[in-house]
Amino acid sequence: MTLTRRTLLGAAASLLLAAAIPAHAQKPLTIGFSQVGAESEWRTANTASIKDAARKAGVNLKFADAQQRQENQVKAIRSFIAQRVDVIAFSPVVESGWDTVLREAKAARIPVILTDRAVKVSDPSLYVSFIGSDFVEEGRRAARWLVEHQKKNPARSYNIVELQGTVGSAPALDRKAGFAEVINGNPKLKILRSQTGDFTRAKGKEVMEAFLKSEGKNINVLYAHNDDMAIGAIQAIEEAGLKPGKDILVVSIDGVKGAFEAMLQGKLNVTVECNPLLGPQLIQTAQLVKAGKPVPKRITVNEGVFPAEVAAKEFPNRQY
Ligand code: GYE
Repeated sequence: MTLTRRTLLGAAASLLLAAAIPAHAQKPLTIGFSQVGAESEWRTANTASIKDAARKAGVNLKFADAQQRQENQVKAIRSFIAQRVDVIAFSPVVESGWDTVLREAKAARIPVILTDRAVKVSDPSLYVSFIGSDFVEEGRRAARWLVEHQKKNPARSYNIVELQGTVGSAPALDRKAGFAEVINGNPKLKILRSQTGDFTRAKGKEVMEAFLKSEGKNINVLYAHNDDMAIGAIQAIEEAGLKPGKDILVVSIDGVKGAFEAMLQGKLNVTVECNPLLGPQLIQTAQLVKAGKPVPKRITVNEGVFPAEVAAKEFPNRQY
């Protein structure tokens, strides 16, 4: 047997062997995942979904919680590079400032997948795929509900206060822009005040208290970039002796169980869905990337809008 033939046969045999090795005996895929934090009900559901999908797929998940700080995410990504994980995934707390660390990942030939939030980078090849919602559209949907509500009460004008998400984050920037796009030029809808509540209940409550102090009964609508801030603000409205959902309409985004409970109590008027259950798609995309298969650059999520009238019917179907 010539050397070449033997080598070829050897190669064929090892290929056959590899094919015969059951999936669970092959080296498991290792994913380093840097999560934003634990700021909201949405985030808790998102983390659970990712951990659960990884466990079910036999993926070795290295999970790091950044406590809402970009510097912690940069550190986590650098440590994933040092550990030579197969794929890095992260949900970027803010949009900007990622070029350097993502170039380091690219130089180390470790593919990066973004989940949930987008980044602004000079070179789009710094990540392979972005899986997440269309936040601008969510903002538009929230505003469209309000436009429709106003049309049913044509004699009325509405003064709005806005609770923004984390400063510089994709969902805060986009939900603000989408909402503004729809109400701009509408003489019946006016934003009185707009400030960040950092996507948390505590901050939502605190900032709503300040809004109520300065604007008092001028406020007709609260638009919150997430349900948690809305729920915090609902408390502030009640403590000020007003009725949330009636004296002040409450419009928010996410569609978590807490929002459905508030709708059932008549305290929240509408929530625009933002699906946090991204785990299965993330793991599947990472597996494809690792196998050298092409993946879409942008993967979006299908979502609905839930006004209070449908809350009772929908509540039993909610998974988060
Ligand atoms: O809406 C909010 C969370 O990035 C879509 O982050 C996510 C947002 C979500 O804290 O509740």
